[in-house]
Amino acid sequence: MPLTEVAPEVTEALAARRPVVALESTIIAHGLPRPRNLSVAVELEGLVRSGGAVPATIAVLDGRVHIGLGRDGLARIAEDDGVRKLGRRDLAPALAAGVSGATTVSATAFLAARAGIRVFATGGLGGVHRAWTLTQDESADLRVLAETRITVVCAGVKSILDVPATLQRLETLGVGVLGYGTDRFPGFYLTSSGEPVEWTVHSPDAVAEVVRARDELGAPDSALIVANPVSEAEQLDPALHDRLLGEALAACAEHGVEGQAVTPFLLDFLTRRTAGASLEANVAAVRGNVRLAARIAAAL
Ligand code: PSU
Ligand code: MN
Repeated sequence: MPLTEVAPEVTEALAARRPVVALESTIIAHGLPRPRNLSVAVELEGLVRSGGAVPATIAVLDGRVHIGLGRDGLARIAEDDGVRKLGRRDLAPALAAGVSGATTVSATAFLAARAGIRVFATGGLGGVHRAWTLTQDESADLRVLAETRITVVCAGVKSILDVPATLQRLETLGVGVLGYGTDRFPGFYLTSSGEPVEWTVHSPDAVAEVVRARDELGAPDSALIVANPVSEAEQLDPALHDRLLGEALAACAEHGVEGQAVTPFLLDFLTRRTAGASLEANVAAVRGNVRLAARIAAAL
């Protein structure tokens, strides 16, 4: 596949059936501020390695898909101004144009599964936006997760979204959701969104059992979401969160922010208005997800 470059260590690990964890790059390029984004990207790869798995951060560089970025690739995604945000539908135009871009959950899940990677870790998934009745803004992540066989470890969906509506969409789309050590769906920056989850698991082996059962059933190709909450000690203060979210949504509407820019705008607004506390909660959530993903990949 001349438009795809898989890092040698990822190829070797997959061939030897050793654990591999895919990581997305939009969170680096558009979800976290500089220069913290690069240090977090490097740290996340280190956490995957400490967990006994090989990290495969996915991005598009100069019109080629990279499955597994070296230090230079991570730095380009973190530091270059021209890095686009690529959902799955954007991949072909980006490759044809020879540009560079960071992959969202939708693009990363698609590319990872295509490369034979079975586990993917991120922060919070995209979903149904709160202004959906006006804008019809629903992340492409959901549709792709309905069509892609991969286990995704996340801290729920971003709390800037309409969480109950997103859970309804996941049910309609047939995407499985497991609460990891909890019967409440996590709230990204918050330990709990307050919404229930139907199924709770308590170990990486228990997740692997679910994956094996799905495979044996010959279930359709869809993702399994492992919803792993940030600890209460590391969450954003829920009262602060609720107060600022209204302001963030109002600012978004006031500035006429639309489309792909909405999610980065809201995350950045909260980072600035919480003096970095939301950023710390976001990073804590991603760290926890990456650690768990390595253990699940090993259990599989
Ligand atoms: N999780 C984070 N930070 C992020 C994202 C997720 O902690 O920046 C990104 C993911 O790449 C996700 C994207 O796929 O936000 C969703 O964007 P949109 O709502 O435009 O589909
Ligand atoms: Mn959108």
